[in-house]
Amino acid sequence: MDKDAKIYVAGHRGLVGSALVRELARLGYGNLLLRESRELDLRNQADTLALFQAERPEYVFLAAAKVGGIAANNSFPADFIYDNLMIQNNVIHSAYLNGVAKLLLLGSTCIYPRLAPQPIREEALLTGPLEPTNEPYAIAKIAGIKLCQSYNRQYGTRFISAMPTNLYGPNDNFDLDSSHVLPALMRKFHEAKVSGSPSVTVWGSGTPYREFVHVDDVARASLFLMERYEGWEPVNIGSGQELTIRELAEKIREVVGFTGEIVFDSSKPDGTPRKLSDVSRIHQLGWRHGIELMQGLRDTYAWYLANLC
Ligand code: GFB
Repeated sequence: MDKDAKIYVAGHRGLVGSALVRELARLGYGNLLLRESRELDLRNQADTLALFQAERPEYVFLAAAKVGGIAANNSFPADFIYDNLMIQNNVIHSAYLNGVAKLLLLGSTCIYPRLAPQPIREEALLTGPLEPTNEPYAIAKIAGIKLCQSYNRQYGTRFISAMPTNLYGPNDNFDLDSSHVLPALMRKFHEAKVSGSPSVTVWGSGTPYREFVHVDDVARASLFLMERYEGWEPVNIGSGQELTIRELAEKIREVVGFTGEIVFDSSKPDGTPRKLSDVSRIHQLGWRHGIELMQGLRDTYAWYLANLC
């Protein structure tokens, strides 16, 4: 990408999109096309097409999505499938109609079967049933991958896709009802410390394994793939390291400096038992993550204290 190329970051106010904008700015890309969702509803076909016709972006990072943690996915399945399908249909089709040079779709490793062999290779896609708590979201993201591949096959476009594992970092959603586990626990431990509570409640059994990758690593990997990857298959982005939710809770307790107990609420769902991505494809391409979990937790807690307290 030339430094003056027009680059559309769809979803630039979100966790991934805002990290992409920081990274693009740091590297000197000065011609970014950005629209907030209140200015442009990407679920609207005519409005989305009008933006592409008027602005003619050369590159598109498709980071706009309806996202959330296990409770949000479970409670609002219609929103998760409808919003994501509409956004992807509109952006990908408009990109094709308006000659976008290259597009990167961001998805999630929840597209893979619930009981896929671990670590999960990209080839596991569509080999088994999905995790029920996020099936509608996963189906939408799988449709996004297939849209990219189909347009490449029929129209010769260069639309690629990347599947980050559970991510976290600055600008994450810390709302306890809709967030992912990491920001939720950071907030719960912080508020318990401040209020002097004796314990913090963690959902589920604490036994599921999850892998986390810092969003700044995801932004760097996304740029790397935009520059270097031409394959049609999705590429996993992860750290390749997993831990249990209990271990995660203990690490966050330490970072926040809470000294009380951790209590598990088994009435809440565990979700998929294990979800470790195989990152050999992106390693072979020449990229690996740079931010280890403890460092990322400390940085994210500092951001939380500075911005949300
Ligand atoms: O991060 P999370 O909401 O989503 O939950 P998933 C991960 C695990 O943490 C589950 C447990 O076992 C939760 O029960 N957990 C413990 C908590 N305490 C909490 C809490 O206070 N809040 C939350 N949210 N979880 C999502 C998918 O799955 O991951 C999406 O629903 C997407 O589609 C995303 O793929 C990356 O890892 O289970």
